Amino acid sequence: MTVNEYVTGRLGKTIESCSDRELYEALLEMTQEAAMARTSGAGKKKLYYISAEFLLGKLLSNNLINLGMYAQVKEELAAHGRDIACIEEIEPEPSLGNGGLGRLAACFLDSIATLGLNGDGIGLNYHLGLFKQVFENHLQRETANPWIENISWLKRQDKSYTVRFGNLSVKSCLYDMAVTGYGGRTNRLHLFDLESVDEGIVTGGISFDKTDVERNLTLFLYPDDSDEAGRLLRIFQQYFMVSSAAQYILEECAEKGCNYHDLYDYAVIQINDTHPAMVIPELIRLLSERGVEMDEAVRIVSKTCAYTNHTILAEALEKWPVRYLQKVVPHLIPIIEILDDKVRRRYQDESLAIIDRSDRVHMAHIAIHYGFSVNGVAALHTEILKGIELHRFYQIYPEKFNNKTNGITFRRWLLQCNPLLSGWIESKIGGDFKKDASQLQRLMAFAGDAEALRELQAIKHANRRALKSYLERTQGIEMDDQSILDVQAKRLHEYKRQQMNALYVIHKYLEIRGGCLPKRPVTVVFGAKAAPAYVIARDIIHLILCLQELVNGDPLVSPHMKVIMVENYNVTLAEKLIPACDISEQISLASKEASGTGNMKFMLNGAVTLGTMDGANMEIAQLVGADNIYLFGENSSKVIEHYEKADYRSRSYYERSPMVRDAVDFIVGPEMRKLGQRENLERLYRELLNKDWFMTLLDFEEYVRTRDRVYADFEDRMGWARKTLVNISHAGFFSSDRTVEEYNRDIWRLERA
Ligand code: 26V
Repeated sequence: MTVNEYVTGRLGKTIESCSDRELYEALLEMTQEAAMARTSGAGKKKLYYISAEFLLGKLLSNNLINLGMYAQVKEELAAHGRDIACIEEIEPEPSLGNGGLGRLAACFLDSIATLGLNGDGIGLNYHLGLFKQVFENHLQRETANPWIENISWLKRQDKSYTVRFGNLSVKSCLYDMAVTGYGGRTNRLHLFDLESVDEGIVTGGISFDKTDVERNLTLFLYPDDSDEAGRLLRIFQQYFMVSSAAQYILEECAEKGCNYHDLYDYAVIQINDTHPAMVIPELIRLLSERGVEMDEAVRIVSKTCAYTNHTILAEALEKWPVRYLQKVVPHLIPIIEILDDKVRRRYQDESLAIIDRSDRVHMAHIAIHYGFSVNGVAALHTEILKGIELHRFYQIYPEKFNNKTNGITFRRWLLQCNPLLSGWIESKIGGDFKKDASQLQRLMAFAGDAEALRELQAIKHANRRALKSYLERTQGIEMDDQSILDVQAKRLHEYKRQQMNALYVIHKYLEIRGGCLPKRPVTVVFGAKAAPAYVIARDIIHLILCLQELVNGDPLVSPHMKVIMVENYNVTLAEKLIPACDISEQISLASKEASGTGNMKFMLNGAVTLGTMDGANMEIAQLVGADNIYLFGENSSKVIEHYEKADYRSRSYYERSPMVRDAVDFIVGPEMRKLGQRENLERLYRELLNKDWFMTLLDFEEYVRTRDRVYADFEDRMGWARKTLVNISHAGFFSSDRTVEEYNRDIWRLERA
């Protein structure tokens, strides 16, 4: 059916007479019907990917591409004088995720469906998702981010479950979204919700009564957990998610003939970080309720569940006080005690316990003891897990540990977000790379082809122009499309060291003021949200916003350097920023960034990485070779040694180096004082001097030297274009199709439909 036939049938109008919104809604429904109509073989065994986050991004174009309808629809609209880009903009972005972990889950859903695997996602339907970020007085303010409209991708299902908490019982209801594979099958994302949730209880930004569970349960992703009520709410959410999931899974498997003793022949459950780890005791509880004897239930569940670790940061490895669980899910406590007891009997090792001496339940430990697989998300990360963080577990369960280096879906991160580049690639090597990313290597044949390299540069330039007009139109930001675009876009966290990038900006500012001018202007772009309760992260945003005003407003400096901090960085913005970027900042403290996936997206779109020896940067370096990536900084072994010896003193780096001192002092100097809040700036300054837990000053000087070298090399335009090409050519390894194939080969073992 054509779009015109569809809107005529539905609205009695022609394309010309429809508003953009009417066209959007019609296209959504048309696409949804096409997606649901694709038959998907049921298969005996099914993967359930449970995750607190699915950072999907807009779905219309993605679904049209995956269903093979995009070109046709675009042309038909154009023939009627309509631009598909204007219609895409109507769609609100579902804000069901925070960062890499949620975006990874979304990429995986795409690849699972593309590869024809029988696997669904399970999560929560947060009405307001992650907050929307606005800047005011150089500070981040959070506002609610409603994204569910009357006509949306969510389809209410005829299923509901009772979820019992300590003090109340609630009814969970189910919404499904179609997950389209690229020429593959249609799977589903199941999002559980609570009918009594009430958006009306939100006041002034994102405040609400955290104790009013019946009305707040599925309002926000990551409610502020700086107080006890917030932490309890997190547990309410997690249990609501996994209890609904477990009931759904058991019901579906039973319908297919499962007798519960053979559950692992019907289901494999991937636990995405520790947030869904309570699914293990919950499944054991439900199996016992259904007549399975306890030891047997433990054995069955252990053969069904697999765990992915996404971080070694202690604060992100959840440990819930027994007292909290007692309040929220008292009926899980006896089961968790049995699980702890089994471990204690078998190993007599406190470090392996589920319930520690301070009465805290280690969620990761549950998942490791009572799951059959533990994976890290990049080679280095998995090695650190095996050798250090989870070393004792590795000693007792070596066979459980495996690496699955992350990946990204090329449908969204190349075909959709960079049509110019993907068209160019197709003109050089044909279209096979769309299904088989390893084909990109064939582009290396053009590494010495000056004409091809110039075309590549022209594409980058066109994408920069597109970004410039997008930022002007949507954020009122002026961008210089002739400058180098140097981008750091990711969650704000001290370990990612946006503060180090900001210190570089200060350093350059001082140099330019001192008369040392760069050869070519540069635009330093930041995109980042800070967790609402993360004080220092908010201070770093404050610093960057003050620098933006200072630098851009200085007539001496701004012709040479500009700073842009985009507001409300999200998937939609990433899709505009990444294709335009020249330099990809991946500067985490070595050992701390488990993998990173932004690094892969930038590389695929022809940016060159300036990064530390961390996460997947290491694998990028191996693929492209030392000439095509800029690595700097202390390596992970050295960093880990600093932590072990507790011998890092930021102050000594400050005292030793005038360059470090000038940059750090500037934070509380007169220029910044005029623009910023004293309290925020001084707190950040003190943090850097007295603590600097993520060792910013350790790597600062080498960072400055390396970044200056990057800018110098950029002047060899052909040499740079070649680096760009080498990066694109070697990005195939980072297709999430490869990652998912490996998960399936080693962990899920699903048959192909
Ligand atoms: C999340 C949060 C959220 C609230 C504020 C504090 C905080 C601290 C750490 C985290 C990390 C949660 C786990 C996570 O998102 N890990 C990311 O997973 C990506 C996909 O595997 C990976 O590429 C990133 O390196 C890793 O940080």
